[in-house]
Amino acid sequence: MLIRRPADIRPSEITSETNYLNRREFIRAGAIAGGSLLAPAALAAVIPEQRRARLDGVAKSPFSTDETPNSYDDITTYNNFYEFGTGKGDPAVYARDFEPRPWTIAVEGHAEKTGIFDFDDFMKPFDLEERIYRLRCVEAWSMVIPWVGVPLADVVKHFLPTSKAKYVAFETLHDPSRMPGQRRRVLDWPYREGLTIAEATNPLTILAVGLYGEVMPNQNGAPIRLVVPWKYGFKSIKSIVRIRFAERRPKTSWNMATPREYGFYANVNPDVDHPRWSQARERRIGAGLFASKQPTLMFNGYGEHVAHLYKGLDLRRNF
Ligand SMILES: Nc1nc2c(c(=O)[nH]1)N[C@H]1C(S)=C(S)[C@@H](COP(=O)(O)O)O[C@H]1N2
Ligand SMILES: [Mo]
Repeated sequence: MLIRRPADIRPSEITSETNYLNRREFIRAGAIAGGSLLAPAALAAVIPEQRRARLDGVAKSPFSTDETPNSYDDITTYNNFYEFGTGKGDPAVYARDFEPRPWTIAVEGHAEKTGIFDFDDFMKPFDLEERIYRLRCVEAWSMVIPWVGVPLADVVKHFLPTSKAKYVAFETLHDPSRMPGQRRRVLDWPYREGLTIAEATNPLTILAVGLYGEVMPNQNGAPIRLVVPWKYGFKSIKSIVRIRFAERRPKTSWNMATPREYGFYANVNPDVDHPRWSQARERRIGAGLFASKQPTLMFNGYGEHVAHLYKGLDLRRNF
């Protein structure tokens, strides 16, 4: 695994990372001294605030692909995050000073447990896993990314949705003072996405809080974003502040912007072209300018886990 200290890390950050480690040791020592039977899982999902800080207690997952991951540089310099500009290189530059703390997540709608949760409290009940997944953008490029996250199914279960909850809707932070791209109306802010409850509870769907074993870089959606590996990247909404259990299908940003081009389902489907270009092949970022494109797989190769979710649905019409 690739671990590097960036040159720009401030001494103050290093100090607070040390404090963080001390706090963890303190918790462990306390647990042992108290004779408590705290399982390691009870200490999981503590997410440090510092940039590039390591995440503790990350389990490996059998759902990971064995394809070679893209480099940390590829993953953090070629991004789509319109809140920080529309160019692929913009998020790395314009999200540099973004502070993803303090951060709260509002959980609302048809569930027994709702409320506004501080990010740290929100994360505490869940166990972290590494999931090496392909991200396939509808712009016909792909990457392999070693995400760290928690199964969304665990999160959904934790909040006890009622039988009225047929969908899960997500929203990104809306704050033009912190997200300069929101000063232009390139999208109807805030960025919105949604899943059916079956998609949200499929074991492949995760809420990611990091990559390469470290906290989530700002440009990839700090502090927490969705990753749905069998769907086009635009479903994987970044920097989430609101999760709503809904009875009706929620509005989603790209579908609102250009419904002819982007559907609600947005399953990776090489047989349904984007109206302006083919979806049959994809360019693997980092493979080099002269590398040939590779064929795109139905459901991004995850069909055995998800094809059953769409039985009886015409995926040419429900794109
Ligand atoms: N809030 C928000 N989430 C977003 C986007 C965005 O512009 N804003 N872009 C989406 C698109 S189109 C893609 S391909 C992925 C890119 O994720 P990455 O930059 O981590 O590779 O994020 C998705 N999530
Ligand atoms: Mo995308």
